[in-house]
Amino acid sequence: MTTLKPRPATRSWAEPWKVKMVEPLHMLTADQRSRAIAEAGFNTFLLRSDDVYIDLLTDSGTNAMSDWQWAGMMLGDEAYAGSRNFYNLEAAIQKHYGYRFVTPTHQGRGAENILSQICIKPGDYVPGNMYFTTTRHHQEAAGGTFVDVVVPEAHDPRLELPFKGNVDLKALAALIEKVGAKKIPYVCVAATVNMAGGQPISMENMKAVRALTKQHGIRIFLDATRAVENAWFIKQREAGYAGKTVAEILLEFCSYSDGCTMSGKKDALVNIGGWLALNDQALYEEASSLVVVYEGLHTYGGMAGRDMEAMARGIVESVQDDHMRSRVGQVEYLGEKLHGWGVPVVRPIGGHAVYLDAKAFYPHIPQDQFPAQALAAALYEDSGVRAMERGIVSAGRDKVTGENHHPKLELVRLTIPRRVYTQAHMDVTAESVAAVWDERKKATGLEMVFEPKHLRFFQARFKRR
Ligand code: PLI
Repeated sequence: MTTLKPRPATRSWAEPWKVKMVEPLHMLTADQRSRAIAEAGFNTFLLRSDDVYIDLLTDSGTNAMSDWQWAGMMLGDEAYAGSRNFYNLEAAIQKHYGYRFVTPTHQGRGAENILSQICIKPGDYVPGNMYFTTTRHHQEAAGGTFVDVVVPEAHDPRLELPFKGNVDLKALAALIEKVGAKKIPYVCVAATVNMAGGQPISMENMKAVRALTKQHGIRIFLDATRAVENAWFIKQREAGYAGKTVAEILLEFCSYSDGCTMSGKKDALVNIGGWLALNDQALYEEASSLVVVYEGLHTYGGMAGRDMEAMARGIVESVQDDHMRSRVGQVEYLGEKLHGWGVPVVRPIGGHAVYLDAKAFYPHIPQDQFPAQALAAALYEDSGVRAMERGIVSAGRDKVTGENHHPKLELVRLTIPRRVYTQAHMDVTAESVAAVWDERKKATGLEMVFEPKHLRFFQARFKRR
């Protein structure tokens, strides 16, 4: 008689959904890929998506929607004013994020523009837990100066700490002391911190930021783009939250802020859309009168009715614990696999992406020769996997001196779209990264041959040195 092998005590988990529709993928030949990346000026933003095999450029707007969201798309009320889908969206945001007043925007940067214009005066300072490209751009365009107050640990890719997105309270207090509270219109708190590797901020830290700013009458606006993923990390890592739901944690987290900007294209499981939410009525009235200038009427803000419905439903799905377990679990699967093979990745693995440490990959390429840009191009050439540079190119130039910023983190982001790729795609990606790692000593740097005026990483072009 054959005996059965012992079975594991705990069972594997799987995605809380099954696939109903598929989109074919194609892989170009090695020669075609080499030509495509050269024609794209070694910038993965300039590749055609038809030339990409596995697209890990971004998790922004690349989500797969559920059947319930698609059904909602058929219920779009495309009225110019007062669409029923706006009220559904408003109710979902009020219920799950807890803010009082809401206006949709075409995407996150639309909300950033409005918030910056109504709050920031020339000469102001805007502290934040690390910069984000579009956020800082709008703060600077409104005359403000961004001041990085993230904890110093965030700049070290190897440190294994649970909340590397925290605000450095001493640095924030020192800034308030130095420039005075009147020059700080608000603190911009991002959850999670994209440029630090998708690292979360703890509830304890958020409460402490609230306590400090309250003493000085300074507002806090949240960049809530990935706040649901942040809530999942709080549940996993922070004492006292294991028994709470993601939805409960999100609501508590947002309660320590005065409003938020939001790119719905990430957590909220849609392909387009965003919002600005505020608790202060007078500020909301200012915002909604500017929304009509840049976005559209305050009840659609650049969004179609059907898209608002999809986002309202996406919010409801995004705060389910099962969804978050699977979403962040997939990112961890890829990251831990690479880490286990000795490939240098930002630790711990973040919520939406695995970040390759390009400085450790290519220590022989100086930062001014764009090692992360070169690494993203090499990965595409190897397998058609598209990633994104998050280093010196993304960091741009100092607005006063015009000099390049030299961020400590020189990273390539493998960003995982939500509900799109399978475990096998993660395996293929990991194998390609490993192949590029094996060839690392042969890599050379790049030279920038075209630099656009704003947010250069999107459209800059390079050649091989
Ligand atoms: O791409 P938008 O305009 O919907 O959102 C801008 C934006 C604001 N904050 C944060 C933290 C982001 O990550 C963000 C957009 N991120 C992109 C496009 C990304 O690829 O990460």
